Amino acid sequence: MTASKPEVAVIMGSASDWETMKHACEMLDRFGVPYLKQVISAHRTPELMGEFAHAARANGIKVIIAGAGGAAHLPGMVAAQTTLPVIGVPVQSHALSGWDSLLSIVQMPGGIPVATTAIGNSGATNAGLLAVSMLSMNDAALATALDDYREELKEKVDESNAKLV
Ligand code: RP5
Repeated sequence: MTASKPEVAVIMGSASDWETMKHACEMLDRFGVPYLKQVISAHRTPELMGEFAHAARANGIKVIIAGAGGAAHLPGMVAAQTTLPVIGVPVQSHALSGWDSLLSIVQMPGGIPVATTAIGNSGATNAGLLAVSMLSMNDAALATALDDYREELKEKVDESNAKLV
């Protein structure tokens, strides 16, 4: 986390989600986006969840990344209480391998959107990237940094192919 005022909030339903959600934070670190991270549970701390969601825009947050597993209500319940963009990350559960998390987050009724990523680490990585992409709409330096990142991905494929020869 940088010292600047956070523009992205990375919240998660439990400390046990951190191993997944840290991948979103790693992306935000990589692009120098200031963020906050916090455990907020829809089930265990519903009042805190409401306070956070209602105050987020006034607090300067522009994008919320919310990760949860199992009966994963956090992203949808936060989205219900703010008009900021909410990106939901389904954390891989033990019992159902994350299918429960995915379906809980992705199947929002029309009217309250949650942009849902893949289950697990890739989803968290992409949530971080998606937040950067949203911020890049008003930030030319971030847009250039995203172009550079894509170029790096391409170069890795080129290197892989060179090793195949
Ligand atoms: C959800 O329940 C959390 O998001 C977490 O993925 C899951 C299990 O939480 P713990 O029992 O590990 O705290 O609320």
